[in-house]
Amino acid sequence: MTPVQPDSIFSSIPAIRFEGVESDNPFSFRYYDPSRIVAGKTMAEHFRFACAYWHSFNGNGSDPFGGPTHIFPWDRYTDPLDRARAKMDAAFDFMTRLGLGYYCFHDVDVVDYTDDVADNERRLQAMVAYAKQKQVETGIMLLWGTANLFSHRRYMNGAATNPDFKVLAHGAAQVKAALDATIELGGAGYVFWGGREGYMSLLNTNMSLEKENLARFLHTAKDYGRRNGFTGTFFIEPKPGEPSKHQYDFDVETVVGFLRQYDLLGDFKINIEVNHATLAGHTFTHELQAAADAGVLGSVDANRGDYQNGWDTDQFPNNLNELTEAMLIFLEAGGLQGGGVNFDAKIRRNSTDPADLFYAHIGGMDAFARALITADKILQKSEYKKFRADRYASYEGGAGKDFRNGKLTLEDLRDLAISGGEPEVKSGRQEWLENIINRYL
Ligand code: XUL
Ligand code: CO
Repeated sequence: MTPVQPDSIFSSIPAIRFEGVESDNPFSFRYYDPSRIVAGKTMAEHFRFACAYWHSFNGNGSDPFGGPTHIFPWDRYTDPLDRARAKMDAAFDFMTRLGLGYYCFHDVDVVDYTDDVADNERRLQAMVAYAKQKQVETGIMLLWGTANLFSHRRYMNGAATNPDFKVLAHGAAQVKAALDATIELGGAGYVFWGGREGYMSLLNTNMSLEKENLARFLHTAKDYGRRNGFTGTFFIEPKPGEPSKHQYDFDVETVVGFLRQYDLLGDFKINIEVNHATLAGHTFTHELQAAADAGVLGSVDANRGDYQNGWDTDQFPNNLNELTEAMLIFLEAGGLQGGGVNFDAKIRRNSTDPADLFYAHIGGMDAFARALITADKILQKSEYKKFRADRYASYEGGAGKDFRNGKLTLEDLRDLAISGGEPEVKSGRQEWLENIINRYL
């Protein structure tokens, strides 16, 4: 990949390369070496790192207390397609310099939408043609596409779960166009994140009808995609709330139950976002393990929250302990099914240099890479796996195995309690396990 935009806002930034741990160059990777093989796959194959169009090229640093601090040169264009093309030039230039192989977008990130459905379709199609060319020139690919069904005021009560069918139809029109775009661009996946698919108050909500409609909407979209050549993976991205008070796709186990109930498990996997996990009162690892156990560990939205805040701060990931524990599950599960690691993260309001976007992604990619290397060493060299297996050895033979196979009655268990005597107390050795992580970091 060679830089495509020598005169862009990123023109002062060199191409980022792997230089190893001895490097002092802040514009280099110290751990992420795309071609290095870890546990049988290259790092590039394991991660499929992606850039989130919305945070990096639309998020302008504004917050509820103040306007934009990130001033984008493409905003000087008044024509929406000129603006969209200039923004896309910058996006592909950024990804090329960084060596990032994938990107993700919402429809409205790529080009501004109005209230005219047919015109929005034309705008998106024009940008798809432009993006297709850029993909060919740079080798960068689409990890997943999605439709923004939460920002327009018509979606204030949800899209697929809106009490008004007319709003649902508008949501469907947007999904159709975004799916067409994803198919045309060879996207590996398509994401549904239902930020407003929930409620603000149960006083005005028919929860069972809303959930049924959500399931019917997903079936309808899935059938359209499959009929029109989409062979990739559909993903649901759970989050417990924000912007709604309660979101139906609360967490992984809630979504697995929903997919099973409505017969969607065959086509849908889960996109797990770190900060959404913590908002649901879980750890990132809890969500990864729950998805892996259900066979739906599909993709990751990488970021982190803030210990002092209770909202979705979408900071770049840098917690090595948390990521190493995550990579243990990732490796033992055999990686992600159909997805990749998308940085759903934004630089801070006061990070105003073009270089800051590079530092943020470099830090995140290096943190994941270092965690992967560490987790692999733990699995290969430490007693971590053996200790966990030994802890459950009593279920691998004898009466424990009979129990698992449904061969024992409650009376049998009672008799075994007497014949076996008082069980020996066995340590779970949590601190010893935690020390293993620090030892191999
Ligand atoms: C919001 C969020 C979304 C989804 C895509 O919290 O994570 O950006 O990833 O709609
Ligand atoms: Co996300």
